[in-house]
Amino acid sequence: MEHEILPPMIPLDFRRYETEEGLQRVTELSDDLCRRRTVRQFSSDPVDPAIVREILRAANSAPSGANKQPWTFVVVSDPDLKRQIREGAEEEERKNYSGRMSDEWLQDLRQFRTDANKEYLETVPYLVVVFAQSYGLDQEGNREKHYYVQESVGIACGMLIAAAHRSGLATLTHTPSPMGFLARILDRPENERPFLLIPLGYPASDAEVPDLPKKLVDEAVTWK
Ligand code: IYR
Repeated sequence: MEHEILPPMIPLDFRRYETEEGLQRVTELSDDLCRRRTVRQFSSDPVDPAIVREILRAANSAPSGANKQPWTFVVVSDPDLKRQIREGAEEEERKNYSGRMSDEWLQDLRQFRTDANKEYLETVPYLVVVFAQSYGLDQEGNREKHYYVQESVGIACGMLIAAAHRSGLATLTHTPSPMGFLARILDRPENERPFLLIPLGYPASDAEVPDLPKKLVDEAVTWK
């Protein structure tokens, strides 16, 4: 390529810690993340939008294929949109619970006491709807390639729920599939596919979660 202009290389901004301090720092983070639970009962207490923005700043910093950042976070607080999203989700979930999910699937879900009623979608102050951009699309309609879209958006969502937890907010990773209704209600462009619906708020004061075992780290890890 002639006259190719590349961004300059700059020194890495990185903090390296002594082993002891590094271990202490990661243990604090792990202890905190291990306390995270998916919540299905939310308070209507308001959340400062500055906290939401900081959470999304963390998510938006995620690594992505060729740094294309193939995501859009739609932050919904409008009551009418939340109602429409609840109605759309409940319509799909009714079909899921009454026929689309297999008996094995329904049995696997019994411990969560879930059903097609998704009242929390209206109670919670914010719904963050994450869209994956299958390809890039600029104002003039020009397309650009995106790479490893599912992996990239999945990583960003992991960072989002970790940041939300650290801020003291609860999340639910909800996939009311099929999720096409979200693109319609939120009027998204053709290059965006709904990826995850994340209610974001404080838990209800009487929120409960199932007492579930998680596998031990040593069951999940093989060292070679
Ligand atoms: N989407 C449904 C069912 C559901 C599916 C899985 I996999 C879960 O881990 C939990 C629920 C619902 O939200 O009720």
